[in-house]
Amino acid sequence: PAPATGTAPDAHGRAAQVNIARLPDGGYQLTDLTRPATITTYDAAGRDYNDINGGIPADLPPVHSPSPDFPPGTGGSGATDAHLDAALVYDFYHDRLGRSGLDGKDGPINAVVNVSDGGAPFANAYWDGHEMVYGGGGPQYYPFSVALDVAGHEMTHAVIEHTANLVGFGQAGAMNEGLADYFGNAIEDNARGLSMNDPGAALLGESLCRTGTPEACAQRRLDDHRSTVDDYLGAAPGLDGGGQHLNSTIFSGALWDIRRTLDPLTADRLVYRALADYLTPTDDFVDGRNAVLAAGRALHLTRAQLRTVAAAFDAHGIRA
Ligand code: ASN
Ligand code: ZN
Repeated sequence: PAPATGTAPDAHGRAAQVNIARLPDGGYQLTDLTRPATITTYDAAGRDYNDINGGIPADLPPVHSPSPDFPPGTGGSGATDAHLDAALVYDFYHDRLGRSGLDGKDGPINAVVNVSDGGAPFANAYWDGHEMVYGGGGPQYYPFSVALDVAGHEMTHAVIEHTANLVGFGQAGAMNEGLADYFGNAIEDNARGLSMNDPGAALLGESLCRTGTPEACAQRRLDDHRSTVDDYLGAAPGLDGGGQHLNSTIFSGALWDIRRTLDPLTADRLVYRALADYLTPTDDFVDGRNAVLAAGRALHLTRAQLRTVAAAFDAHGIRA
């Protein structure tokens, strides 16, 4: 295949420029060959998400088109958005943080859009250990790839798996989710030019609702200053990984405060350094605090900046 450019409608019907590949048979597919990692997007066309887990099924080809101008259905499935999102997430990690792709080795990056839950609408997305899997949304939600912060969240799970490898349970699981939310929002805000004061800056998934306000639609918000360890919910084991999504804002809230009080670039480098070099799989919140402070010393933050970082964790009840 050879690199080419074309157009494809996104989920809102807007024409977008896309990086694609020209195939030997003269057709085109949604494969972006312009970056060190190859990015390919697949359309499950409503297949059950259980058909996808653990690798792209052999009978599922990449999204293809006879012409470089992809047909309208490409947008409705969420494929165009997923394809654009993956490139933006790649660029954030590469250009801002010096990372070579999700696995650190520029391995292929694949996404499957438009999965269902046994034929019913699937309003979620996840990283399955091999690829991003996006639900088609439904009557209330757009396809989940519409939200760049959601794409950033899921792709950050891949980065975490290849770095700290935090387990999906308890406080380590809450940090795993909190880091995915932190970078998901950071990636969206950076790519879209949103300031930290923008109403959507700290909201995760606020752009997914077909109806309803961004606040009502958002799955989580990182600027909820009431979220401290006093709010820790001891969810039943087996349910939501011991509360990993419920408790994530305790940790991500501290990280988001750091991003607001330092500056976004310094904070992103700091949090990434903690993730890549200091956090380990079964760490708890206090280990997480210590990892971020150790990263700050390694990055030569000033004493005043380190005090700001410590104060953010203090404010969320994560004390040394
Ligand atoms: N969107 C969720 C996540 O990535 C899906 C899940 O695992 N419950 O955390
Ligand atoms: Zn997650």
